[in-house]
Amino acid sequence: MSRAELFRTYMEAVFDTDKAAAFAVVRAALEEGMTPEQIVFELVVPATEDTMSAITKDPDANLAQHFMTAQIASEVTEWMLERFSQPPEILGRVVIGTSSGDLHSLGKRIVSGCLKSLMVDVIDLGVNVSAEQFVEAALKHDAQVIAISSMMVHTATGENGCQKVRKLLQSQGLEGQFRVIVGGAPFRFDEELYQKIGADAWAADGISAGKVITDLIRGVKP
Ligand code: B12
Repeated sequence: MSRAELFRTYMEAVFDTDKAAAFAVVRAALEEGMTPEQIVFELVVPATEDTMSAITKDPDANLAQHFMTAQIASEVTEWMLERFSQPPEILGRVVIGTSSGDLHSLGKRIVSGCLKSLMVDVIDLGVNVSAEQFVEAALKHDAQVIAISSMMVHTATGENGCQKVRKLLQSQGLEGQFRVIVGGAPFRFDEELYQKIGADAWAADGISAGKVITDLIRGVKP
């Protein structure tokens, strides 16, 4: 199979949420002589971006397609990482979780999958994460970015979410050390909301989250 065919077949498999078929394309790519590095950076990452953008434009697309696109990218990346000729340089580290009182986890998992394929180390704190847990974990894991997912208006704007994370960072003199990014449906309806609750940035989806978060990491890392 040519590179163009591998790319197209991988995209089709992901679009159909067919994980086995996507893995078969990766095996074929290895047999064709593509290196694990090329598979991640020349196949998986660009094909994930193209598929996400195609899904977003397709009125008949569904949640499973979004979810599986990121999930497959994340799993293939983990599989290929073991085979990299040199250990990959990890760009930075993010602690991610859903805000206090919020149990919605799908958006966060998609963002995590996209970040992993961009060589960002992700510590997933789960759902219903308190502001104290976010800050403690960021310190413990030496992260650069705290990423907070909120799917409901009251968990996005409430006192126990991002606002409290900002207060804790301020009171502990940690503002220079960490950047805070938020995401989830409420931020898409009000694109200035992130500023009102004390975040440094927001992103609308997994692919743009990857771009914004890698920029934030570069801004903090010495
Ligand atoms: C699935 C779902 C559930 C599932 C969650 C399952 C799970 N494991 O996640 C269940 C059934 C458990 C659930 C429960 C509830 N839900 Co609900 N749920 C939804 C639903 C249908 C989809 C949410 C979702 O997963 N979207 C798909 C993901 C992929 O999209 P996304 O989350 O937006 O994520 C993308 C971006 O936002 C961004 N992103 C997400 N997080 C982050 C984080 C960062 C840092 C960044 C940069 C980007 C980013 O990238 C993601 C990938 O592209 C929405 C309605 C809707 N259509 O949105 C309601 C919805 C969010 N739920 C709602 C409500 C009210 C509830 C309940 C209170 C219902 C009840 N009465 O019990 C409970 C609350 C439980 C709790 N305490 O959290 C309301 C919230 C209303 C509001 N305005 O506040 C909604 C909007 C439904 C509605 N129209 O009323 N829910």
